[in-house]
Amino acid sequence: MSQQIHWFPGHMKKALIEIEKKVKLVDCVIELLDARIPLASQNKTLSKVTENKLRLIVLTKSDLADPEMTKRWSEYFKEQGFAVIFADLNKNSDIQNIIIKVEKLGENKQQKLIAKGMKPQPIRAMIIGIPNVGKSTLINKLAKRRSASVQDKPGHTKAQQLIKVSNRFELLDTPGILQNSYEDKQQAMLLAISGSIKMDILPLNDVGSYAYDFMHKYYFANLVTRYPYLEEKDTSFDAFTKIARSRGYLNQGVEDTSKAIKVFLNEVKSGQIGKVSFERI
Ligand SMILES: Nc1nc2c(ncn2[C@@H]2O[C@H](COP(=O)(O)OP(=O)(O)OP(=O)(O)O)[C@@H](O)[C@H]2O)c(=O)[nH]1
Ligand SMILES: [Mg+2]
Repeated sequence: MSQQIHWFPGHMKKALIEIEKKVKLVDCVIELLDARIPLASQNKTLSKVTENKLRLIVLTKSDLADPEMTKRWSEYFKEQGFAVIFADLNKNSDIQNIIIKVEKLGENKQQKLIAKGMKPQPIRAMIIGIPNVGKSTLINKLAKRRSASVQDKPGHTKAQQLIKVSNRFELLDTPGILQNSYEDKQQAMLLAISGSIKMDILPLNDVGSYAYDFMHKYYFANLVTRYPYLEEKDTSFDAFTKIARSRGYLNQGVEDTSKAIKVFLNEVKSGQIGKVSFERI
């Protein structure tokens, strides 16, 4: 468990420079965090380079997360002074709530302009987040609200694509993406379980038993609902053997536990074993 996983290849450095440039064009960043792992899915470098901007934290995939934990995480970020909202990005009412929140963050800018006798300008925002957290989904939903929405506006260095979400809210159409560099294996594990990094970066057995042990500790009732033959005393190895047997994953008559682990992790990730948060507060 002491082995460190550092991964910051050249294209990541390029991405960071690109983001630093883009951040200069906006008033506000919409930082997407996975509601199931709000800390592990936060890229510290991204947060740092955008720290001087207005910020809305969106806890995405809240439909897959433990509602009680999501509520507590929202409080946690609020206490730190951030505007925060949780959302199922596939739900229109949640998209509408995000728009309202961003417009609210822009009110100050508009008041200032009006006070100076100038025309109020829309708040300009950009979306940031690690891979798979929902950036494209959110951009597409925000863009879809207006068909004639995409326009070219001159930016500092080149024309930036801006999506007009409303008269008070414009969105940069390309998100800032940075893969995390993993300080510890646990963080990498959580990102693998939730789908932000490829499973095969880590030993399958480790990810499988981590996920199982966690579910066993905090969501045992969910496990039994999905796999009624599981017992309290089952270790992860017992469990994966039983799952393989029950589903008929056999390799020359022997239980194929690797297959069972993959299927199990997939079911965890997609919410088939219930609403689960892998970071608790
Ligand atoms: N259940 C659920 N799924 C979501 C939500 N938001 C996004 N997804 C799904 O998560 C997956 C990744 O979403 P994307 O929008 O492609 O994520 P992204 O941040 O653009 O990912 P990259 O382009 O790889 O950086 C897709 O399968 C989405 O349908 C959500 O709120 N709830
Ligand atoms: Mg994307």
